[in-house]
Amino acid sequence: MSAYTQQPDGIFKTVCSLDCPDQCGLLVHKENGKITKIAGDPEHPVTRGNICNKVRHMAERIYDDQRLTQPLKRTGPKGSRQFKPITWEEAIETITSRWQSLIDEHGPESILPYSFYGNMGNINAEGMDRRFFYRLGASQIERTICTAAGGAGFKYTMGGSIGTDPEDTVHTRLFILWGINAVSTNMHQITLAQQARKQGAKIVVIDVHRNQTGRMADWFIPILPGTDTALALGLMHVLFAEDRVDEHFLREYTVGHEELREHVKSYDPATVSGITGVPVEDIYKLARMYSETSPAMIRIGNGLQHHDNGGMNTRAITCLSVLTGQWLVRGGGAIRSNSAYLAHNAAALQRPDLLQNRNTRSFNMNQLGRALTDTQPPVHSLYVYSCNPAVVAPRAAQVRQGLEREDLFTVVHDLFLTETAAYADIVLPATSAFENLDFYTSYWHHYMQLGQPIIENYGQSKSNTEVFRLLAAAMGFEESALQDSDEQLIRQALDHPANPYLQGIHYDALQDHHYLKANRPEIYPDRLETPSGKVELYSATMARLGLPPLPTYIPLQEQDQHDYIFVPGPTHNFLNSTFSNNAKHAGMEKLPRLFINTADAEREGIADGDTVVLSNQYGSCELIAAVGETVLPGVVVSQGLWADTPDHQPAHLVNALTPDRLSDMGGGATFFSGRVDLHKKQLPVTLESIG
Ligand SMILES: Nc1nc2c(c(=O)[nH]1)N[C@H]1C(S)=C(S)[C@@H](COP(=O)(O)OP(=O)(O)OC[C@H]3O[C@@H](n4cnc5c(=O)[nH]c(N)nc54)[C@H](O)[C@@H]3O)O[C@H]1N2
Ligand SMILES: Nc1nc2c(c(=O)[nH]1)N[C@H]1C(S)=C(S)[C@@H](COP(=O)(O)OP(=O)(O)OC[C@H]3O[C@@H](n4cnc5c(=O)[nH]c(N)nc54)[C@H](O)[C@@H]3O)O[C@H]1N2
Ligand code: SF4
Ligand SMILES: [Mo]
Repeated sequence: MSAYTQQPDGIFKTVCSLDCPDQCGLLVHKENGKITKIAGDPEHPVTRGNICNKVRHMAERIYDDQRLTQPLKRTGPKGSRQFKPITWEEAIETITSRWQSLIDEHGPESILPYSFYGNMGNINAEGMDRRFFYRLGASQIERTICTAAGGAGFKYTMGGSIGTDPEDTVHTRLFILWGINAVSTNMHQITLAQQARKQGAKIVVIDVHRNQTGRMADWFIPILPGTDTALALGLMHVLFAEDRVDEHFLREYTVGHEELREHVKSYDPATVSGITGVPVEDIYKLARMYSETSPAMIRIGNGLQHHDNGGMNTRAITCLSVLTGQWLVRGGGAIRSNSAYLAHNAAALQRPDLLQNRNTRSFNMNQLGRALTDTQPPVHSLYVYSCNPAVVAPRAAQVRQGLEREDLFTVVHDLFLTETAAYADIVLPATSAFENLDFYTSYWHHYMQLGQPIIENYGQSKSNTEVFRLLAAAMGFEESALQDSDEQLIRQALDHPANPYLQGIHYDALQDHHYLKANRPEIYPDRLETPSGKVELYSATMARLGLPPLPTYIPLQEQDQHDYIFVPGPTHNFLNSTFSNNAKHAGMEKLPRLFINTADAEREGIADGDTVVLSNQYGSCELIAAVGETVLPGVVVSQGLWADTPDHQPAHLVNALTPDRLSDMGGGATFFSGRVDLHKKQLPVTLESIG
């Protein structure tokens, strides 16, 4: 119960919990105890009352008749979706007694948690769960599916996830969106850029797909997948060769600029053009434009780092962003992630000390299929929450093969019977964020927000924190940390003297003021968290780790002998796989399309609207051809992590084709570095078609 849940009617401020950089302020309208409308909060300093279509329709998801209301136990074969309702007592007892016997027989590392950020609230995403699994001594999961590679590449260069204040976008004169489909994935970044554009700013988009973001650009630059490091090096070549760098900034704020100056000589525009597909004159034009326009800002997206060379792509663009001294100019610099400014006290929240120095094994979440099918000693139990790996994890056929294992005891905690939950032995119903207390820290803007429960728990659903408290009690764990209340968890997380940017931001203050801004440096920090305290154009740390210490182009792996590079990204009306199970959202998306160049389509005998079968060594899937010039020859792009079809077939499962190789840094995913072959689907001959 909270002050809000007790009021049957009213308009309540809260925050969007989805895994999206914008982290919008919301106004939730309630009548007779039910949410009737979700709108944007005009008082939010960045998102200012505008929200996306997905969340505008979210009340329907909250009250969807498919939503889980009670715990379920499997009654049919795995994947058959046959379950019977059970009580919470039986569910918790079934889970903990099974775990107890697994621990006795195989040890706690036979149990593997698997989660991501289906709910961005910190205590539910990475609070009580972490405490519980540390105490249990379970195998660890490396949560590397999203930003791991780029995060590592950026950190080697800048020391941590710091960037320009997005609110300063309005001051920029040149805004470069590099590998980000912001019209769909970061809409308020576009709103801010449009404001700058009204003052005369130019918008440049560098992408492998001329999608909705590319179409709104003043200048769209198509590039071949995984070649961004080469383009950044080519631009740096021109900047050095034509004395367009800021020598003062390089001397005072960076290390390794002399080495870099020598190093980029070999990346002349002709060579770079051959690698990237970007014409030589465009490389000169962009380099000159970038050095002659100030402020100039780069928004570095996630797309570039879902590649074999993803860490390096991000690092190379980051190095480019410092050469002209733009980081000292309001409205200059770059944004990849700003999460360091709102970093809470992770150790106090997650309590890794509960592991008691046990040395537990660890799995990379991008290789779940291997973990479940090809690991000794085996994983005997999987506990999934806030994530839908049967759809979102790479090499999906192997993941599902693992989930089918009769001897794998699987628990899934979610709001819906997802594709993953279909394989569970026990399914637990989760609350939505509108039913939880939590605090939220954007990884793009600088505002922290509190989300109070607005409605009662739906059916018998429970939050992640509540379920882990129940599991801890049933396991007989006596540490008080495993019974802390949600409010206590938040207070502990925000007690963080080591982060100066959080000064004055604590639980009580968040209740009084809905939006509290990190005390970030005016423009640029005095000292970076790199070993040298400066931007590391040359990274001795990388050299020690056997990585190229200077930004270096390393091509995508060619180990797969297939014709096309396949880039399956997210889409406008879904949030990863969330909403893909909703007919309205799927309807707004219309079709699972495959963007293919006209010349390639002609060669393959594929016409616009044809069903295309994509295949490779991992699996196959079907998409509908969208033939045109939105992608370069040799590249095919899809959008959206589509749900299984109504008869539960994974027909449009793009991750059936994605590799589970790891990126060059950070153990990141390589969703966009895979290759596929294409052919037109031959429709079965029917009597009618014969005539
Ligand atoms: N509507 C909506 N919003 C979302 C999400 C969603 O699913 N739907 N997901 C959320 C999440 S979890 C994340 S991580 C972000 C992701 O959002 P973004 O940061 O925008 O990342 P992606 O959409 O994965 O890829 C961005 C762009 O990179 C391009 N790209 C792919 N490979 C390359 C390359 O090698 N070079 C270049 N230059 N471009 C390339 C793709 O064509 C795509 O247009 O969005 C968040 N917001
Ligand atoms: N091919 C391809 N694959 C990708 C990507 C891509 O671009 N291309 N993007 C990748 C990226 S960047 C990401 S971040 C991942 C995202 O992958 P996921 O983290 O799996 O994201 P979703 O698909 O949105 O699934 C989140 C699930 O959490 C559930 N959920 C929401 N709130 C709660 C809660 O409070 N408690 C519990 N227990 N459950 C909750 C939702 O109902 C939903 O089923 O996908 C990755 N997969
Ligand atoms: S999904 Fe993103 S854009 Fe939509 S309401 Fe949530 S934070 Fe805002
Ligand atoms: Mo992500």
